[in-house]
Amino acid sequence: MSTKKDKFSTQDKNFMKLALNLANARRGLTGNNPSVGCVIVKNNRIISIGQTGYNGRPHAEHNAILNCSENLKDSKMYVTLEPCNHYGKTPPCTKNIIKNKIGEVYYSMDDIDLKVKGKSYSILRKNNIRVKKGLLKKDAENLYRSYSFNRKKKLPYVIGKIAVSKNKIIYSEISKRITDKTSDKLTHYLRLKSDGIMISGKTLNIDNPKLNCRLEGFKNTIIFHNSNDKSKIKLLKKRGTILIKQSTDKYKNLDLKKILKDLYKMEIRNLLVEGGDILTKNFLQKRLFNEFYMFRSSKNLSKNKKHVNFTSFSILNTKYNKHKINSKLATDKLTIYKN
Ligand code: AOF
Ligand code: ZN
Repeated sequence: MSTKKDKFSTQDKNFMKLALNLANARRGLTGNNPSVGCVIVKNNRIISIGQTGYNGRPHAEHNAILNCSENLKDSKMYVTLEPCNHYGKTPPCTKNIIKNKIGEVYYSMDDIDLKVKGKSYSILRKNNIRVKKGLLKKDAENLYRSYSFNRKKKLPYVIGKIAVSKNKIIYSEISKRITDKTSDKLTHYLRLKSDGIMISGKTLNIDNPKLNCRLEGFKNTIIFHNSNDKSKIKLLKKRGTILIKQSTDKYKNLDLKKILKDLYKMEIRNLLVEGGDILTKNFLQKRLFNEFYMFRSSKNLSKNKKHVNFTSFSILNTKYNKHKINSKLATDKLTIYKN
């Protein structure tokens, strides 16, 4: 039921919820384009749905229109983001909407992209299409948090992840497994929703991790380095590795912000950092994680042989204490810290 305060009906909200779910399902899989969901309704019946294509195109509205086998005249479109109105890699969605005589358009949020922002409203209105915006806006803002961050900062949205044993170590030469299967599934999900995974050279040499996520992708290896070892560089290049040389600071650390800027230019929008202790600490100290996932196992790992301690607890407790969410995952505990 609509109230005076709220210009949207429960039905409107339900259709938009579906559109948001469609967008969320493909979040992280649409390359440099935001993931959008679209639902088309006629006489209170859903006649088509659409999502942004993998890697970003076609757009959700285009897919929903294309998927529809009924006449779209006087239908209502629910779309999570303001439809585009520009010729980019695809023609304007507003044009498609007008051409198909869609009667009403509801969208949740203005597009932050300046090519698009705020213009579609008047274009559609001029063509006698009723437009309402702001439906479930808070949910859309949440969904597009990483997209907005990308566009504003020209940086990837960065999620950090670490697995720590009960006795606070992240690596033991004797027993390598730390967390249980449920946590590993969530890690696979985080990988799936990322365009790239960052590890340190140290982790690469010690663990040689698979970093798989049961899905195709992650084919390119990029190494940021400060090495002059010509034969090693030649060998890596021969294997197809992309090598980017950068200067280091007095502690021999590479400039992480510069690396992130470079990765953004290489179309990385969502980055997962599965660092060891040092890389994680550097990210935390510079506040470069948008979110940080800490999985704590309930078992101790052996400290008898070579092992690595996690040394960022005090940083987390002082700098990240305000926004954290605790949950239980089978026998593990998960804390998500938000910046
Ligand atoms: C939409 N529907 O599903 C998405 C939109 O280069 P193009 O033509 O693909 O346009 C890219 C811009 O379109 C992108 O920057 C963002 O503003 C918007 N994304 N728009 O109407 C969609 N993904
Ligand atoms: Zn579009």
